[in-house]
Amino acid sequence: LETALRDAVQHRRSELMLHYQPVVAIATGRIAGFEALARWRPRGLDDVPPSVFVPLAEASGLADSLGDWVIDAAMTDCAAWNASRREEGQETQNVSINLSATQLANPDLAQRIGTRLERHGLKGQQICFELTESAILSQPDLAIRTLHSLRGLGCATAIDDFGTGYSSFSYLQRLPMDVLKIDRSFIQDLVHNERTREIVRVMVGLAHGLGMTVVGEGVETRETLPVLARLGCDYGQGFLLGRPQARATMDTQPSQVA
Ligand code: G
Ligand code: G
Ligand code: NA
Ligand code: MN
Repeated sequence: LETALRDAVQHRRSELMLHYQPVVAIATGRIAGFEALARWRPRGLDDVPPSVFVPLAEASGLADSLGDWVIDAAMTDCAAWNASRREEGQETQNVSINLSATQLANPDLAQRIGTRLERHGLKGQQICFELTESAILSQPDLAIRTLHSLRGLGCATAIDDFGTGYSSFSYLQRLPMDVLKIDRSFIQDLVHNERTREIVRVMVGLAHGLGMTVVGEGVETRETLPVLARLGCDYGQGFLLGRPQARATMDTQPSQVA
């Protein structure tokens, strides 16, 4: 599998692709942007999920090349669809890109991203970078420096899967982050569990107090939406609002949103 991944990454084979999942404003139902999610289907085999091939890339020295491919492909798509949206007089939508611990540990990351933004004619504001708590904590000082540089380019930064890692207040104090994404394990319990609602209420208050916006991940049922709205959550993401889809169908509006 490692040989196949190396081949796919180095030759930028079409067996690697990006899917996009919408991030939807809870209050209006509008799509604010999309998260790019890497997909890999080696020739003749079933899809290998990113939970397998991302760690495999990390373990085999391919994390930076895979990550560079993802960044490049997501920026290409972002530039193309926003160009057509502008022609039609629509507001632009941003794209979120996941970064791994290895990518974040590369001191050149922000500079390389800056070069790529220019090459694609994009403003930093159109791109958000998502990081998990564990990716940040593997080298916090370097991570914090890189996050500052990314913000210096105008990009937004997001903490992914919040609540499942260490969620320490001491690093929240220091992290230059714009978006807090609450892990789907909390969102899926919201409707039926009062304690979970209380935890999410506090997470939203904490994020807003720190000047961050909040995304609830894993929204799967209609009943979740009014609860999220009541708790003050800004955005939602999940199968109810839109499944990850290939580029061609990416800008269709979800029909289920209130
Ligand atoms: O898309 P799916 O639910 O299978 O994703 C599983 C995990 O893989 C998620 O944690 C997601 O953030 C991660 N992932 C998806 N695409 C990328 C990517 O391009 N880079 C990194 N580092 N992680 C990704
Ligand atoms: O770790 P991260 O949040 O980046 O993971 C994103 C992954 O979560 C994507 O691979 C996507 O397929 C998956 N996902 C997105 N929405 C939902 C949802 O509503 N329910 C579940 N179970 N998974 C989801
Ligand atoms: Na993510
Ligand atoms: Mn997430």
